[in-house]
Amino acid sequence: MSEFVVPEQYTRAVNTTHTGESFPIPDEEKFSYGTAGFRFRAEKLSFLVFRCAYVASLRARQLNSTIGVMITASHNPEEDNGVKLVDPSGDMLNVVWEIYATDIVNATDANLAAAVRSLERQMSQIENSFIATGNTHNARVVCGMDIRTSGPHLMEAARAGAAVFNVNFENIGEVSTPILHYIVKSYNFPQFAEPTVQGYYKAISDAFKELHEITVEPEGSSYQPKLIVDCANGVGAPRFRDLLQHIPKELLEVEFRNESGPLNHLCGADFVKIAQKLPTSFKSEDQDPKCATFDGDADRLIYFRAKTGAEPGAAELFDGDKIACLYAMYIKEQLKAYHETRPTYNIDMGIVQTAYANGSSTRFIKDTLGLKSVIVKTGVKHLHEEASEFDVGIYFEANGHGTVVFSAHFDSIIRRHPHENLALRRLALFSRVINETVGDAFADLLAVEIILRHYGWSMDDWAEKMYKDVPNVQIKVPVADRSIFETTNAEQTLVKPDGIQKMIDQDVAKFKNSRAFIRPSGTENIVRVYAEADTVENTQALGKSLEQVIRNLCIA
Ligand code: 16G
Ligand code: ZN
Repeated sequence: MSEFVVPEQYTRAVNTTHTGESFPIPDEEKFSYGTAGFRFRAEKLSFLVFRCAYVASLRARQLNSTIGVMITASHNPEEDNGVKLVDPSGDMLNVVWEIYATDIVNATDANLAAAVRSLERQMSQIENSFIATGNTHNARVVCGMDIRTSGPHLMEAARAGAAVFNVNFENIGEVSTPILHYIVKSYNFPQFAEPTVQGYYKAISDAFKELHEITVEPEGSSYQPKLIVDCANGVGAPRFRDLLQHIPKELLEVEFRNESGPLNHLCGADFVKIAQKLPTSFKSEDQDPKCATFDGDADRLIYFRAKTGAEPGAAELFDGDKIACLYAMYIKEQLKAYHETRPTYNIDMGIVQTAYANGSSTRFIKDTLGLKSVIVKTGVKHLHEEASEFDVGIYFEANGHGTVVFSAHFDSIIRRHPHENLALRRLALFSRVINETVGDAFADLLAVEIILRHYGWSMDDWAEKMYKDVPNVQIKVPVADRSIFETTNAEQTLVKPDGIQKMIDQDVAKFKNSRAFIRPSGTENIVRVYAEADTVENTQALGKSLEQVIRNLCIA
């Protein structure tokens, strides 16, 4: 085994930032993988990205395949950055490897070589491991970044980390997180698409154009192929512009806003969702008919428009729940048509949400669509895993992150025989517009547009023909130590601190049609309060009183 050598600027003791300054990391400071990878102030990350890329290269050698490294802090401010790893299937990193990555990242400089040797030894003892056979020539680390100023420096740290044991390294530049996921999958499954950014554009836009061709607007349609997109001043702006080069304007015309200001500042999907406000540069009086917003790395999508009869700047949201219901309606209709012609092969479908799903959406799924919604813990990996239990698994977080996953059974019946009837063709093409590896703002937007066109819907129609959100509020409460909060029941019940759930239940019982929960954030040192009730005033009152429960507890 060769020596594990760390260039000085990537040691904890030196840790050089993108401005060339040294920002040493004390041995006591601990880092955890979190809901979606490591995410911190950018100056803490050079050593961390170096080590993560080494872990990625080890995983790539173990499986003799391509692993992804994405340098992004999603909807966080510009000063932050982060890193997440992508498995060969294009999905999130295997959880056991999250633990390996955390151990390696938290080793002191003095212990690092020993920690690396021990992990390498463990891998070489695994039966069928390519490391054991020495056959690792397909091992590759593909790395992408969003548009933060710290990105290029961290990219070099990743290159150096992958170089330790000479694993192929490819810098694919500034991409959205979903593009990176898609390329990783394409490397490992070449039949999927060409493993390049252009390959991604081509695959998604070709499927969109083909599906568009067989999607006929009904008579009296109010659909408009036009919208305004808030790009959160993130990587979504340049990359979505590139993707749209492949789609004629008559099919979809997009006006871009928030392309080059401060990243995620007063704009983007997270801001719009939590504040329920229009992003900066959108005004109520513009009367914009249809708008959508991405987050900083374009893995979230929310539609919105100015809210009428509310204070200026208020936004009406068509969030992840509304998008999930739209997909479910369309797919259910196609599956019904398919089952009428071929009743023998059953294709099942399910919807996965989190506790943040608006109560009205869950009722709509159950009562109107006659489907079941499974509620799981926050974080895409939990939703993705549960959705994979179905032939067609739709999952969405209310915050706009979601996609659809399709089983091997779906693949063999639908994707391989798309020409038998129209419903089959639609399903097959829809499954190719969608980026099944992860929530993808671009692919999701194209899928939404196809369905609105199919039904001939305007935003008014979408608002009226599904369900009306119950008033809801989200409040962030900063706390010194969020680890004292422990939840169960898909994060809807607090089991620790003792007695707190009883106080929540008492508050909830004071309001009509109410529902609420408190959970510690997995990404920030805060506790989140979520509340629903019959009116806006009651919702706010409930939210405030729950906020007070936490404040009292943390002061006491
Ligand atoms: C991350 C997760 C998102 C989740 C959010 C919750 C991924 C790719 N992203 O952004 O799914 O909703 O964290 O944050 O998994 P919280 O734990 O702070 O509420
Ligand atoms: Zn994101």
